[in-house]
Amino acid sequence: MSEIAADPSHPRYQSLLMRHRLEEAEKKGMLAGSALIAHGRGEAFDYLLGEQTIPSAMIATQQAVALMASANHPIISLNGNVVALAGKEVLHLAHQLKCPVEINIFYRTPERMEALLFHLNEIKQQEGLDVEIFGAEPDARIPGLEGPRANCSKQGIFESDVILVPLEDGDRCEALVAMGKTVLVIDLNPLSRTARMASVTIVDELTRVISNMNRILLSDESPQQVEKYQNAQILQEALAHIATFLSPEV
Ligand code: PTJ
Repeated sequence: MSEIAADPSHPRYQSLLMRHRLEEAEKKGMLAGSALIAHGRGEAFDYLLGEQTIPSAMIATQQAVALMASANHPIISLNGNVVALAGKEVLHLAHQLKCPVEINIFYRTPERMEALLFHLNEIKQQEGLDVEIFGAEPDARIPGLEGPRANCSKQGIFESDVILVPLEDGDRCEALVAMGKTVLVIDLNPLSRTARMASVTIVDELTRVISNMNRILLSDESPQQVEKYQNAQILQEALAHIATFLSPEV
């Protein structure tokens, strides 16, 4: 790690650490060619949010945790960026929720699948976590999608009722909603098709969300659904926050 990225007192420490994690994952063959572009877009939106968890994102996070905790077949879908940025923390989340994860990547190649599975199994072993990892042998397809990105596991994503899909693409989000699933997404861009299609949209940075979720589950109180939750209002509040950021009072 570069000297700056290793120094937690550096003002850009978190951002540098995330970039470092992506660089390392790239060397291990885990990432899609466009992974860094996707991350850059996320960084730009995070800047507009003030690199913080805004109140509406916290409400969406609480709703998502409550829905996962009360689901019959919850699952967390993982792609290259998510494994690179928060592989360990996501496996802890799955362990706490007692739910499986599935590697379900947009740009699917056998080499990437192998690298991602190897990385996650290594973390699972090191951390002593009890989490089932699907994705190695897809045996079902998400209806309405073409090509390898439709592949999934019958016992995993296909049969899930509530699915957490951080950094999902719009098509797949739409296809999962069309299957009747409750789809929970994490996306820093409140204008993306994914953000607008999902049942619950957490407009916040992935690693902050996962650590908030783990914290909620570690607290003594059992997660409760938010009364009269309205996802459109959550998106509106994120946009309003950005608008305030763009026109600060001087
Ligand atoms: O590993 P694969 O093959 O499944 O590919 C993964 C990527 C992310 C490359 C692929 O899904 C992709 O191209 O995604 P998009 O369509 O660029 O969308 C990524 C969305 O995630 C954008 O709206 C970004 O703003 C958002 N985003 C990026 N980084 C973060 C993020 N949201 C939250 N936290 C982040 N760290």
